[in-house]
Amino acid sequence: MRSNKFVDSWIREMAEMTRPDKIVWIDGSEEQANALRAEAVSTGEMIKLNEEKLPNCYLHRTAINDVARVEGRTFICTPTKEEAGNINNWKDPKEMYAILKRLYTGSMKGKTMYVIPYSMGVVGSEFSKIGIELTDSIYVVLNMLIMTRAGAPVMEALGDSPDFVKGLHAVADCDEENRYITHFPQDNTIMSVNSAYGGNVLLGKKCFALRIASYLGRKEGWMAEHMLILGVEYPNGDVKYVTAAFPSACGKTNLAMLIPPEMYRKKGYKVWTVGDDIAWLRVNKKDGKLYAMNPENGFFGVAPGTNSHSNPNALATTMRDTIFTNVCHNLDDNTVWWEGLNDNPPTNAINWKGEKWDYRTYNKADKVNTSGAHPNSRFTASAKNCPCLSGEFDSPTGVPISAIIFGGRRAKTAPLVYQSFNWQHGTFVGSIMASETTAAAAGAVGVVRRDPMAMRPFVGYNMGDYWQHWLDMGKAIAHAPKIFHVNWFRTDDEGHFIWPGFGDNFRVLLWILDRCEDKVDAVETAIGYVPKAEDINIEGMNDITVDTIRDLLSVDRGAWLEDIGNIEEFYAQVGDHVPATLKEELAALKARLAD
Ligand code: GTP
Ligand code: SPV
Ligand code: MN
Repeated sequence: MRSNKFVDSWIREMAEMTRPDKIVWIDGSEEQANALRAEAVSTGEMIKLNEEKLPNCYLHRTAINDVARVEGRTFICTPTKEEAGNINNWKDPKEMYAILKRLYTGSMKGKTMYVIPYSMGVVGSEFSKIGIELTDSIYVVLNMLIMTRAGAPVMEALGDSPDFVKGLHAVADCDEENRYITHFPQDNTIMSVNSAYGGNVLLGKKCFALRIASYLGRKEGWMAEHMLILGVEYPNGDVKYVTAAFPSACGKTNLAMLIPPEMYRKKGYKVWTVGDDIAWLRVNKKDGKLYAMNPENGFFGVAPGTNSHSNPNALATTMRDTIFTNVCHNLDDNTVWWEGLNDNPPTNAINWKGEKWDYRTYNKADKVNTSGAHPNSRFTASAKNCPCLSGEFDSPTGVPISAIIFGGRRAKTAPLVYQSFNWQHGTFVGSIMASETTAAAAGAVGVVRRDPMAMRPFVGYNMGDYWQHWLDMGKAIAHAPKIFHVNWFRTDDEGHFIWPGFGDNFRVLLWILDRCEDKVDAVETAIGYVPKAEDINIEGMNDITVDTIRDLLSVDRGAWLEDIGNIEEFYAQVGDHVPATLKEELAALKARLAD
């Protein structure tokens, strides 16, 4: 493999500290990946699943205390606290490097250090960025081989350049008290220790492609966002693209792989997946539009709830070459199962904790302890295996975006869909996003919290400056996308979801795209433009009437006014860096609601 003196000297320094027995470069070859899989199976780190039913698929269980991102232990280490802002955890870089040095010292003794050169985005494209992850976990290597473009071609693309993101990961003792997921934006460096789970350790994903990239994006005039990217193909062959930012475990993978309702399929409508989690967005100088590309190469998707009705494309994607993490193991046929896959839980099964599991003990009120699969169990699957993968997936520049959609889990306040008045107001709508917390991060589930642009855990600098960057980007895009907000999760008095969601969300997408082309009217309300109920097509839907839609679209002024207080508190918490224009938008919303 081509060597690079900057990479070499950094590896030397990290190896002197962690002291691995050997260092192995990941070249991206199938032979090497196969050897690593065999090794992981021989040590029990991974379980090889039924080759006939799930070819080249594996099961892995992480430690019971290590099953989700840990926001409380995630740090942005900028020289000043002000740069990181009040929403991020901050520590002085010198202090954090000292803490980490203690934890890393000797942590790889008796182990192998793997060197993974990887590219976020197509290898060699001017919009892609290169990272090197050093890790002592084969599980991480095999995940990175699916999630990124990794191996020797990346070193060729890097050439003699010092421009790469350094990432050091050590499982160490997997001690939660000493778990740190740390970012040093000024040093292009990520250091993660004492975890072996997903977003904490696959450093190309949230750490690089969102936290470090958002910092770089602000400096370089582009955006890194927690967004899916999809294309809607019309019967005439036109394809229109949208991005959508929903918080973790709030429906990005599902929307990105949506299958339109039958009546639309018959007419020739299709949905194509470009990305399901992260979008890098840039202004195209030639046509003045905003383009989005997916820097990842696979899906690290939520398993529970995925089934042949909700998301057949995801299920098909995971039928081969997939790593399942913390799902339930069906011992009868050596396959996997999770809550919501079907109504036939295995009777001879091992749960996500690695214990014998009796499905009859399942108790919805205590999911984590009684379910077969952890609520945040995941599949890691290659994009190439996705039946609805967009032909533009490997496009180095990405696809032109017509609409940006924000959304979250709100039992009441937020209507099914509304449109912002303009980019500035749309930025405001993103800044006041809120959602019920999910199992994707450690901590309480189901608590409403503000999660601006679905980026609360992922902005690598001051949240107020991030909002200002959104406002600045709006001015730089001649033909800016229109900005919308959706909520698939309104509930009735018994707590049931009113809107069926999944494939039927296509009906809302069509209204959004019609709005982008001025093909349909809307009603102006205090919060934005809301559809006329009869403009959401309900043909072919059971149990949904125009009145249901009217109800889903209603704006409860009382509930919104109550929310305003919470937004004001949140803005105060973000502090001095909140742009004045957003404070004006907030005051204007309050006035319109009181009107
Ligand atoms: P991250 O990978 O954590 O960023 O999550 P994500 O936004 O990709 O979430 P995902 O699509 O995996 O959905 C998470 C959960 O929400 C799954 O259990 C889904 O079944 C459920 N879900 C997704 N879309 C809908 C919907 O339209 N309606 C309802 N009721 N549930 C949905
Ligand atoms: C999320 O939590 O938003 C994820 C999963 O997409 S993780 O990679 O663990 O961050
Ligand atoms: Mn995510």
